[in-house]
Amino acid sequence: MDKKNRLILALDVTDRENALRIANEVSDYVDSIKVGYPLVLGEGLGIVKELVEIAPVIADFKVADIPNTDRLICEHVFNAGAAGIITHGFTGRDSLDSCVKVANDFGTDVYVVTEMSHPGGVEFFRPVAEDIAKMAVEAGASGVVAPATRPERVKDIRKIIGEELSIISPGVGAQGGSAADVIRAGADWVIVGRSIYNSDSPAEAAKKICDEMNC
Ligand code: 3DU
Repeated sequence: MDKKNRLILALDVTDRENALRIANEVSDYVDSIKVGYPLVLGEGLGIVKELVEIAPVIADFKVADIPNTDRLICEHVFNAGAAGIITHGFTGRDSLDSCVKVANDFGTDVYVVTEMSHPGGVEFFRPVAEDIAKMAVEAGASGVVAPATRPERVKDIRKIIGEELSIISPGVGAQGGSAADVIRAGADWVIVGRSIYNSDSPAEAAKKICDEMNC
């Protein structure tokens, strides 16, 4: 992913018309568009094929299954044109290896969730976040997902993964995190949804976040 704007749009609207309108409006300000269950369950995987005409797409399916099922999910997602996929890591090394292998075959990226950004994200993830980050490095993932709501954790995770892997960071705006703070803590990109797509002017909202990060 080109690091131009440091901003990834989380496009969690559920219908095609709004999705394409918002994606087009913000395309100058985002390096990638993240789609997940809300939009794909609403419109089908075909929406990915349309969005990749506007910006590279990361599929946030938080893949968390046995290696064979993970492989099948990744193949569908990359055949639809996605440039990256978000997976969980708690399912273990063999499951993650399966995703990385498919991504390598397609020349695409795997991002592994280390610790989630919502309050409940500390309950089970906190004790294993560092181990998951280490595994992401060992498995050859492209990057990890770490919480913008806790910049200090982004710092901790950056120390573990070094400079080669990317950190993409959700939790800015609606969840309370600051884009500038989490970039300073070591994130490469922020992921922002509601603060942009619920705004009367998604483009202005996206530009404002870019300006905060000096990009
Ligand atoms: O809170 P927002 O509306 O800016 O959206 C954040 C997006 O990032 C949303 O798609 C959510 O599913 C995703 N995400 C997290 O918020 C937290 C995580 O730890 C991982 C993904």
